[in-house]
Amino acid sequence: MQMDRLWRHVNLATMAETGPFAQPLRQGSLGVKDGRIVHIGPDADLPASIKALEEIDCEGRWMTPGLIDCHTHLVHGGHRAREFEMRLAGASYEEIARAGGGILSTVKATRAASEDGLVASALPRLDALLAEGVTTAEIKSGYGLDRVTEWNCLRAARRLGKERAVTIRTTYLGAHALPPEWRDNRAGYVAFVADEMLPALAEAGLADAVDAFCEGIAFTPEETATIFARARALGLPVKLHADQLSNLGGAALAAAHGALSADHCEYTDAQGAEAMARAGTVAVLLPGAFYFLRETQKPPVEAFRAAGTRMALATDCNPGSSPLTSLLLTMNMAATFFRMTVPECLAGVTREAAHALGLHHETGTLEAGKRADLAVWSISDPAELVYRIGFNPLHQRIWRGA
Ligand code: DI6
Ligand code: FE
Repeated sequence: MQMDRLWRHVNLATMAETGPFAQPLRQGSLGVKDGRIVHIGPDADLPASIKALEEIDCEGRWMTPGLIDCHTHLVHGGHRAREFEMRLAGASYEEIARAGGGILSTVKATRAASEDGLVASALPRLDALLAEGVTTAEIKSGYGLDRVTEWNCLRAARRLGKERAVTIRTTYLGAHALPPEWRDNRAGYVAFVADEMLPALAEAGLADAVDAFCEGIAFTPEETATIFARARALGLPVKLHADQLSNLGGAALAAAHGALSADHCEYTDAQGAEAMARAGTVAVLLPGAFYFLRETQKPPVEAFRAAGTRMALATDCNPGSSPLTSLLLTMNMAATFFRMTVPECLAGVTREAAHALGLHHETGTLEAGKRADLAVWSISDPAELVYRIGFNPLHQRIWRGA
């Protein structure tokens, strides 16, 4: 068979759940044709019939699937470094939010930005992710809240996927915060999101999924359910910011709507974990937000393990609670704070993150037929990717075979 590219003398952490190479394959080879993986096997048994236009000798390096950041708010105006200083002086995240700071200050900055400006300010953050081997990223709206700015943000996110060699999935997060102009009409805003924005965005094909922030400082489970029902009726998959600061039953609510994921999950209980496992809803854990807000309530990793809930990891890159653009550091935090194992961390930024985006048939593992989204690392043990802090051993990033 004639391939486009063949990587040889490479150790493959395939992250496959089943099959002959579910365990790492040392001294393997991986071949790619038309942007897809077409061959995986031990390098020593490489069939003589295999030919490639280009052969790459990896000299014993490790290859993983390209990393997937399945929860980001990469597109937004401004930053909140001042608010960070206020928190250092004693103010809490919730106090700042209730005083009109927090999310709403970023809403102001995002509304003041142009679509071009949003693309320009997000690009360096995206580049930081790519520099660590990311080949797929999810980007949420939710800092515009009005019609025009939400469209600008989602269009900016789509444009980022054209500016760089990366797969971008967009998520409409209209129910992120109650915008100031709707302060006295919560029901009106929820109806605007459900009845005006959702159908228009579905029609335009601008949102790949719909998210909501279900929390005391944000939207109630009932409001969330209204938005989810409409999204589902329009054929849009849903995700939820669930149980981050309190247990409102968000995980179970997400599961009841067949959500792709419930994210944060610090306060999720065992029933929530079980409901998620039954529904196939992934728990997306966000240790960057846990760290930055100095939370003490940890997500129920043991309960997720016991229930068989999938666990993914993401940066939650956002200006207020997680100004983080490193999935490598995210893995280290998940191991250090949440006691996740190295295989759980690696799966969390590859296979499980693909599940959280509904892309698991396309990417997230090294298996024949999947897209050739790959990362080659100058390491001698995959645990190094989780263990080191602030060190980037990426050697090569390949998106769709190139
Ligand atoms: N949960 C979070 O942690 C972020 N959004 C959300 O729904 C924080 C957003 C912000 O503070 O700007
Ligand atoms: Fe978030």
